[in-house]
Amino acid sequence: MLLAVLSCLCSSLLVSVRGGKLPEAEVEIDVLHRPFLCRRKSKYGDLLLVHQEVYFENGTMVYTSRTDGDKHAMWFTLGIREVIKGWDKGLQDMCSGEQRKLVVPPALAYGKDGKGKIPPESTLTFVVSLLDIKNGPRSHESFQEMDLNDDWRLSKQEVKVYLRKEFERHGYPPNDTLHENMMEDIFAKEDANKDGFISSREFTYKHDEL
Ligand SMILES: *[C@@H]1O[C@H](CO)[C@@H](O)[C@H](O)[C@H]1NC(C)=O
Ligand SMILES: *[C@@H]1O[C@H](CO)[C@@H](O)[C@H](O)[C@H]1NC(C)=O
Ligand SMILES: [Ca+2]
Ligand SMILES: [Ca+2]
Repeated sequence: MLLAVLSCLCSSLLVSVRGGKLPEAEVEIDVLHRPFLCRRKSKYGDLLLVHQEVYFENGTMVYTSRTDGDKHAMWFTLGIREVIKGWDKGLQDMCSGEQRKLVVPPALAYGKDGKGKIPPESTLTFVVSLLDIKNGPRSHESFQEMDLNDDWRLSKQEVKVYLRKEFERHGYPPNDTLHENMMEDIFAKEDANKDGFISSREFTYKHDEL
């Protein structure tokens, strides 16, 4: 009973805090094709290779990446605002080989400014084909590889060990002075709460949450 009253109170509080604001913009997702085999699904931090076609609301095509064969297929990292918000939201849990149609409202695309051929306040439709998924620099796999003692945070030592390994893997001689400087630089940028460790959250979500 008490719980019910509390949750009722909370939801009415939420409503009043939100005031008259519009409901949050959503991406409409339509799966056009899903492959029979799906070994891995896309998630935040992954690198995705995609083809895209973009349409205005009236059906006119704005852009296609397929005009020059496969030349313009594009790699990007999911979930770090490298692309429009509508993509970061709409291309999660997607299989390699899957094709989706996304209808993206302006707030999650190019907003009130528009961009190039795209006028302000445009709702855009994207047909996106996912060709390949790789571990991004910010994937959980990369994090786990760096987190040597499995405590879900990266110490300065773990980051230095990783830098040394990366240098060796690319054929460069290790250089402790350089690794020390790089490590300090990385911590200055990534250790948001300055506790001397990079948590998995600090690592994976580089920018504001979506
Ligand atoms: C469709 O919409 C776009 C953007 O608003 C506009 O530039 C284009 O001329 C329109 N095409 C047609 C056929 O109405
Ligand atoms: C190591 O890195 C430091 C700092 O970048 C540089 O000044 C130094 O020359 C490097 N040492 C070697 C042996 O490459
Ligand atoms: Ca650790
Ligand atoms: Ca931290």
